[in-house]
Amino acid sequence: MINVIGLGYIGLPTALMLATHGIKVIGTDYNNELVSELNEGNITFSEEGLDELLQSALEKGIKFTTAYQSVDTYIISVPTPYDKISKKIDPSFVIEAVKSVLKVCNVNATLVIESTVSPGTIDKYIRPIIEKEGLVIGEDINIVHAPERIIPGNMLYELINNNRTIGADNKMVGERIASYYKSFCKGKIVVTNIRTAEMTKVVENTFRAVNIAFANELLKICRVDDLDVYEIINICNMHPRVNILQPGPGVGGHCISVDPWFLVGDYPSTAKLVNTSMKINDSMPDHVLYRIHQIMKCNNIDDIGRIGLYGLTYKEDVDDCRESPTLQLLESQERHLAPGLKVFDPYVKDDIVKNQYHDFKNFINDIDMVVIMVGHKHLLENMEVLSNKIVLDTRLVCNNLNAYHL
Ligand code: SAJ
Repeated sequence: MINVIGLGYIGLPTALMLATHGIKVIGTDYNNELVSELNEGNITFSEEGLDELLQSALEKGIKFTTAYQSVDTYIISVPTPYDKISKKIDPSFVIEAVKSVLKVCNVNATLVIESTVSPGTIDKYIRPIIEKEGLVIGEDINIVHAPERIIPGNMLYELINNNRTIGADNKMVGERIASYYKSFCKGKIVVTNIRTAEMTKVVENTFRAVNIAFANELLKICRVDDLDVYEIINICNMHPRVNILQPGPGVGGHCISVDPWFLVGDYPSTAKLVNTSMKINDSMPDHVLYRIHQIMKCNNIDDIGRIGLYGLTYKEDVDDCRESPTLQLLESQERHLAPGLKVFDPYVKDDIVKNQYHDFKNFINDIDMVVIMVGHKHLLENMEVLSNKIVLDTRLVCNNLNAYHL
């Protein structure tokens, strides 16, 4: 029996996948409402195939609760935010989860930490908590780090097909945990030590952040001389050893825009490229504002209230708004331009910002210029409504030949 702690974007799909592959699973989360929804068969965020997977897992007997269980194996998948000033990890959720597990776990239990943590977190914060309880790691209890690698928008496919890394003090314990993941994972599972596993996860996301920053910087360079950055990237990418990512309105989500800061926070005098890259990505929402301002001037628009931002989520076809470029832009807009931009996102049902619309037609009717912040499928299917609008396309998804770009 496995007790999965934290039923968010990673814990829930992992729990469901294990439960549908012959493993007894109980999911625990401190959010009572979320637990009831799941027990009633309602998914708590949108992801292709998740609904069907929840129904099959319920049929196989998965249960959700707010209580920690007395079992031999725990998978801890709780958030790991970072402190915006020191850039260091805030490990409080993982620490709380471990403390709660220690109160109930069986002797010789294994704690698998799936949450992304900054390199060294387990040595610095988790081992001391366990040792303080008088437990000997490796004898009374085992620790494993099994960072997840799945991408929102294609989570279930990637859960099954991605390779994985498992870090453990003891190879046999690592292999035992690998066998649970092998119940559904067709990818290769490498077993290494905990420090290495921690580092690989953060490095993977940093690699992507730095590459996106390069594309974003290129975009700004090309803007100076009015060159088409997208054509330039396409041609460069025809070279067999060049693969530049897509520039855009900024980098959001809880991973690429967060994890690289751990390296900056812990290695401030060495992680210089990472630091600069993160700053470039963070500057992109302001670059969008600068372009909005330029395009307003060219088209004699003086009312910011006639401009609409399409998309509030951090990327296409997900409902996750954490650290999204649109939210960053709106925050910045409050400081620079008069507030009043209108906003619409088909995936965001709650009111989370000012001037937010829930009806697409009303949104389109009330604006003269649309800024495409996210290329949701919904927009691609409704492109014709943009034909008589001024368009700033930050994602290169619009077929309107007169669209402006970043
Ligand atoms: N973005 C760009 N240009 C690109 C690609 C992405 O501007 O060429 C932007 C997106 O629009 C978004 C942000 O970057 O705002 C991040 O999106 P993403 O699709 O690159 O990544 P995430 O954050 O959804 O998921 C990442 C993945 N990591 C890598 O690809 C190395 C995923 O595999 C990880 O499991 C996940 O982080 C995580 O949980 O750590």
